[in-house]
Amino acid sequence: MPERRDIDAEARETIRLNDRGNYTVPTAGLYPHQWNWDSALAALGFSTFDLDRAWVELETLFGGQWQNGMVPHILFHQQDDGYFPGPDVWGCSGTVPSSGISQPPVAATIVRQIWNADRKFGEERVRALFPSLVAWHRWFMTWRLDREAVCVTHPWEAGRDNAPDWDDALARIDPSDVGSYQRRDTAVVDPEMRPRNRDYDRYLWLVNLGRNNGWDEARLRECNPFRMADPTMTFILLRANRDLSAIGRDLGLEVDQLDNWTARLIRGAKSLWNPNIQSYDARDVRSGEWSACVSNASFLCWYGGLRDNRMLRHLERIKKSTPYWIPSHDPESDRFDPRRYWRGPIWAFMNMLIGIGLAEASLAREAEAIRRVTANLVKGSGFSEYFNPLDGSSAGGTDFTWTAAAWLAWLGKENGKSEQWAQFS
Ligand code: 9WN
Repeated sequence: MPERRDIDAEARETIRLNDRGNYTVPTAGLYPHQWNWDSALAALGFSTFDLDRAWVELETLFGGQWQNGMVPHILFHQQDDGYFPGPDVWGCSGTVPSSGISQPPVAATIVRQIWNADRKFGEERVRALFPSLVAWHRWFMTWRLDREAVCVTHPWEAGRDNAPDWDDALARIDPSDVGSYQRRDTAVVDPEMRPRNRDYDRYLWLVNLGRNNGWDEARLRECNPFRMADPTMTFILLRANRDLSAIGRDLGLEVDQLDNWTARLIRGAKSLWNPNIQSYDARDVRSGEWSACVSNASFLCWYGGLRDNRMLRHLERIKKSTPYWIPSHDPESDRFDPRRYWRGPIWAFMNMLIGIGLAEASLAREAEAIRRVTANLVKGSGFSEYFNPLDGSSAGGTDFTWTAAAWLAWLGKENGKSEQWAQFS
């Protein structure tokens, strides 16, 4: 008789494989450092089998927090020439060598989940992290709002690097003075699955701009041509801020300011509704134009706490047009590319966030359908970085931490167990 696969054990093994002691890499080789939202998801994965290690992951992440409250999108704990651009290109001066931009702040939501797993065990740890989380949220509220929606200043900051959402804004940048550089990613992954060189030129141009301005937010707010109000950031910060307020209340702390931020972020989230395409969308702050993109981030509205069923129409439409879902970009758009990173492929952890939101919005049937389709992708193609929505094949890097974490925390739970997150909100 064939041996029964224990996917939970495989997922734990994958996370252990990427464990570097006090932080976890997204996957060895392609991403040899600590990435912000990957790390928070790693902590969520750890929390299902090693609670202490889960807290350590977050403590290491916040160990790299800047004085102004920003938590960098990459912490370079050690030298590794396998990734470009490294710390010398970023030119940052924090206590831990780092990038100069942030990433979607899923951490507070995950801290709340981990604390709930064992309140007594986590009490001291959560108390110690709370002020750092508030400082990070304050940084977003101070520097990154447009009509109360949260802006990104680099495509890497949104975590959806080459999404078509940014095409028009990037096209306005002339990167001819960017100089020569050597990409490392395309040596590890099929270039057809990665951003194009013309995107990389602009990513690097924006890094040079930040470095030349000393990563000074006030200066960059004036001179950075790339400033996009982003559904990923907005829905995720909105959710995280509510969770942070709930943590504070339970700790007996003052949360009025957090609640005030939540109210503002709700207005910001609503401002991302593009009536022309009847969807949540990214908005270019510099030009005032919409991106006109239905992305997987558009479906984070429920995760953000909006009870808005207008997005269900897109969900049903997209489910009919690809065998696997939810693709990162609308399959009916001419910019859809099923293999190229954030221009089409499915990201399992994004599906988890969307599914959690659906479950909390009492859309249990839709939540369970997403859980099942994503779990089948993982069963068939492993803990891949992303998946082709047309044939379900594996794409990008393999043995991915956040895909394994999403399996342990949500995807691998049979019908009904995902309710745990619903009660949690
Ligand atoms: C740049 C690590 C990161 C994720 C991002 C994803 C990708 C990096 C890259 O990998 O971005 O930050 O070099 O491609 O887009 O969301 O955090 O997994």
